[in-house]
Amino acid sequence: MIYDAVETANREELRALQAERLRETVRHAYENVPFYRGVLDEMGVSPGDIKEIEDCGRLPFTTKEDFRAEYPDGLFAVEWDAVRRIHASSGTTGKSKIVSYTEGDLDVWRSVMARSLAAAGVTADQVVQNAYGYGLFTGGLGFHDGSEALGASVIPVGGGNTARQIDLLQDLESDVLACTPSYCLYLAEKLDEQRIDAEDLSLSTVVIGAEPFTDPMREEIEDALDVTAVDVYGLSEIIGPGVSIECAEVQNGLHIWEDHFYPEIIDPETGEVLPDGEAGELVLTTLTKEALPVLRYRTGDITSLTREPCECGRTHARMDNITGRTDDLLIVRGVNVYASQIEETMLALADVAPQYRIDLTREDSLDRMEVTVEHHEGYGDTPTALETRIRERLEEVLSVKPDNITVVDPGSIERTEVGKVQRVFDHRE
Ligand code: DLL
Repeated sequence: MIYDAVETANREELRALQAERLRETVRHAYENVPFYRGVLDEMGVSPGDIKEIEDCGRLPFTTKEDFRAEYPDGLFAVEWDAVRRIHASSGTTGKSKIVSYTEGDLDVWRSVMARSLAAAGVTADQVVQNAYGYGLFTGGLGFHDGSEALGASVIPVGGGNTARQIDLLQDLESDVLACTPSYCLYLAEKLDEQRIDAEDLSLSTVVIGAEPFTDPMREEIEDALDVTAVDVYGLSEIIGPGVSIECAEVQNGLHIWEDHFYPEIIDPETGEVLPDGEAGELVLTTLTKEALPVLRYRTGDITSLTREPCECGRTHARMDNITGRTDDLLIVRGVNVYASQIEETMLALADVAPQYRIDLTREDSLDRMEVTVEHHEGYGDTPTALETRIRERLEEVLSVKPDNITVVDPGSIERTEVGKVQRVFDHRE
C-alpha cells in the first residue's frame, strides 16, 4: 500500500525537492557543525555553491572515522536541549557511534518507518511482533514507532526470550514478525523442536534486516516459517531502519526514501561516483535531519542502484540487496572473497543448512580458511561426500580454495539469540 503520495512523485518533482533540501542541509551543517565548516572551507566549497542535487558530488565524504574522532557529540548540529533521543550503532570494535534526534527527526523516522511497513504489506489491522532489540540499538524503537504510526498493534517483546516469542505468536496471533534473518532461523528451529507447525501460526510476513543475507538464506526462512520475507535496510548514522525496503508487490530491490536520503554509489577505491547498475559502496546524504545532518556518509555497504520505475508505482530509486561490506571483504592469500559468495554457493545445495562459520587463521605467514557448515536433518549423504560436493562447488566460484571444509550435525554451530550474528572469525593478527 502507498502510504505517502511522495512515494510516487515524478522524478522531476523529486529532484527539485531534493535540491531544496540539500541546500538547506548543507547550510545547516556549515553553520552549526565545526567539523563540516572546517572541511568545506578547506575544499573551498561554500553552501551557496550547492544548487542542484548533482552538486552533492562536490561535498566531502563523512566516514566512520569522522564519527569516532568527533565522539560523542561533535557532529551534532543542535544544542542538547533540542535533542529528544539518543541511539548508538552496534559497533563491535571501538566506541560505538552516538546518534541524536530532534522531535522533528523522530517525526521523520516514524513516517519513513510507517511508509516502509506499508510497503512491506503491513496493514493497520495487523499485529506486529517486534523482536528487534530495544535500547540503544535503533531496531526496536524504530519498528515500534513506525508500527504505531501506521496504526498497527505492536507487541514490544524485543530480542531473545524465544519461549515467550512462541507463546505470543500463538496466543496473540501475530501477523508480522520483525527481527534479524538469523533470529528467524533460530525461531524456526525452536518451533520445530516443540513440534509446532509454522503453518498453524497466523504469521504471514517477516520484515528482516540489520544483517546481510543471500537469496538462498531468504528461501530457507520463507520455507521454515511459511511466510514472505521482506528485506529492510538502514543504519544508525543515517536514521536507523527505514532508509529503504522492498515493496511486497514486486520485491525486486529496496526503495530508498529519496525525499529524505540521497543515495550515490562510489568506487570504494577512488571515491568516484559510479553509474546506475554498477556495484560499489553506498553513500548516503541526509536531506531533512536536524540533530545530525550527515553529508555523503560512506556506509561501507556494497550494492547497486536503479532509478527505473518499479511496477508497484513507486518512483524512488531501488538498491540491490546488500551483498557485503567493504570491511567484510575477506582477503585470503591476497585474493578477495565475500562471505556472501560462500553462503550463496553452499546453500544452493539442498542438503546444506543455513548455519555456518568461516575461520581465518595464519600459519607460517600463510592464510588458512576453514569453513564449518551444518547439514540438514535427514540428508541423504555421508559427511565426507557432502564435504566433497561443497568443495567442488566452492572451487568453481571462488578464486581461493578453502583449506578445510567440515560438515557437522544440526545444532553444532553456536546460535545467536540476541543481536547480530557473526559468521566470520578472523584470528589473523
Ligand atoms: O542495523 C538498523 C536496522 C535495524 C536495519 C533493523 C534494519 C532492521 P546499525 O546497527 O547501525 O543499524 O547497523 C547498520 O547493518 O551498514 C549494514 O551493514 C547492516 N544492515 C542493515 N540492514 C541490512 C540489510 C541497523 N537489510 C549496518 N541487509 C548497515 C544487509 C544490513 N545488511
